[in-house]
Amino acid sequence: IPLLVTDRLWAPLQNDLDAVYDTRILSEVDNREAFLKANADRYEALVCASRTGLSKALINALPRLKVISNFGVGLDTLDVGHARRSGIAFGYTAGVLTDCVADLAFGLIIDAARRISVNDRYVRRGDWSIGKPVRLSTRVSGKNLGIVGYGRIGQAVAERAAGFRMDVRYHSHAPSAAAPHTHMDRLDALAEWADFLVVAVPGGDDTRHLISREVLASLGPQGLLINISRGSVVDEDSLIQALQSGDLGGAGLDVYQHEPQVPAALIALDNVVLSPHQASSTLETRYAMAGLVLRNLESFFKTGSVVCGVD
Ligand code: 8YV
Repeated sequence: IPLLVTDRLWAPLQNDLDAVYDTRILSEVDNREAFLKANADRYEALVCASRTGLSKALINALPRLKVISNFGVGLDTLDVGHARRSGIAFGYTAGVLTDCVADLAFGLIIDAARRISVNDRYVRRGDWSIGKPVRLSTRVSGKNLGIVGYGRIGQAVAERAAGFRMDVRYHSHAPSAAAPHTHMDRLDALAEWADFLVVAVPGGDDTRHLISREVLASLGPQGLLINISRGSVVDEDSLIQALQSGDLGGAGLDVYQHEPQVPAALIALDNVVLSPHQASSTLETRYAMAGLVLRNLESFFKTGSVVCGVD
């Protein structure tokens, strides 16, 4: 079966796909226009990734496309609505990465609060051995944890907070009546209340710069912002200003506005922990994601529907 892949994937997944399908990697063909002109009507199946996305134009260029299987859960780089309106089945890797993303959110909370990375640099620089003073860090247990977005990942972050005896509240466009945590209608009020604010909403137009200058000001000089969702959700310029001026206590970031570029101003700051978009990147989760990409395709060809689609 011919399978078009937008960009080269993680090697074990790419190899598995190559073994089962007649794959072509679009970003590696010599002349994309000419290739599509000659081959577009061969492809009923396509694999893409959240990180690199999928344009509406490419969907439109493939007249016989019936199924898309995406590596990743983020949909901000893909026009799923357009695919569905065009009658194309869409599968992605929701669920299998939830735990690891929530784990990293907690890792960033602890690192930013307890200064793990800053202190690691202090030790490596030799500052400890010459008796340079260490700054005291911030307690994690028992603090107020605000979660922005209460989907799979937001809820998994909330679950972990129980072990730290944190008080958890959340802000979401769809408050859940069954939720064991308190919903707050106003994001600025949640930020004001929270010691740590974790961003776990999807990216895209609806959430662009949701974490505004005002929200950061409400979080305040003792507050920490943690972002494991998308860089677009945070007004990065305002974040940098707030971190520089001390109007915000600190941040732990896994995502940025223009990845893989991280602003020099952020790199220069010690009150921010910088992670290179690694929340789902454990070996175990990568294998689980790869398995789901394969199963979504396999299931579509057997039954006409994917196993993990968007609700
Ligand atoms: C990936 C992600 O690292 O799933 C997502 O949306 O951001 C991460 O899991 C990557 O984007 C996969 O393509």
